[in-house]
Amino acid sequence: MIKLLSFAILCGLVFGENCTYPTHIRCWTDWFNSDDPSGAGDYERLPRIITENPGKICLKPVDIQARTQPGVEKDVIHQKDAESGFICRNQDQVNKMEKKCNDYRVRFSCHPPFCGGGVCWTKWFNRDRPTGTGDWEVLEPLRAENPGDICDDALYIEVVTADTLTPAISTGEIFHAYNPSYGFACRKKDQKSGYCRDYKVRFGCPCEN
Ligand SMILES: [Ca+2]
Ligand SMILES: [Ca+2]
Repeated sequence: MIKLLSFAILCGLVFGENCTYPTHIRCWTDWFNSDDPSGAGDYERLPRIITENPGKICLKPVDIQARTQPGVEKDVIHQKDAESGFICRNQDQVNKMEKKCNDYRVRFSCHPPFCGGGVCWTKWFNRDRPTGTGDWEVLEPLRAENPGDICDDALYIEVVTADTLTPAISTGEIFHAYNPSYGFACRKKDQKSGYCRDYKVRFGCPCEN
């Protein structure tokens, strides 16, 4: 892991965004809260978050999550994508009692070394075979079938083929899901070939001291 991180850092310094990181590991960054809903709304925009948190977030994340306090009235969200970030505009909240967005925080899916601290890996899981609609290695059933084996707040996911241990991103297949909150899914209908390889997954959890 240390070797991998050193390479990633070196690679990033030398090649910048053209760098191809030698990793198929995806992970969630820390949560960021760069704005509040006073003014026009809650604007959690990626360029600003990158500028305010140098080195803590990759320049081209592949996924985004936004979260507010549980149980609050739902908002109309103007924008939520990994390329530009998250926007909730107060002007869109016409059906709410208070015509104002909640305060959101966001996090992005990157690759090491742009995610949290120490990581402790689970064992490998392979609960499905690509015989039906595809290969579904989804976190919820994995948790149910392996009680206590996967932490509640997995930050990393690693996916390789079950036979040759080829990193998922090197197979050329297109993935329906690939993140540590949902897990992994390869659907046959998304592939030109019409089939998926058999994958196994493991999750990275914060290490317990
Ligand atoms: Ca906010
Ligand atoms: Ca599988």
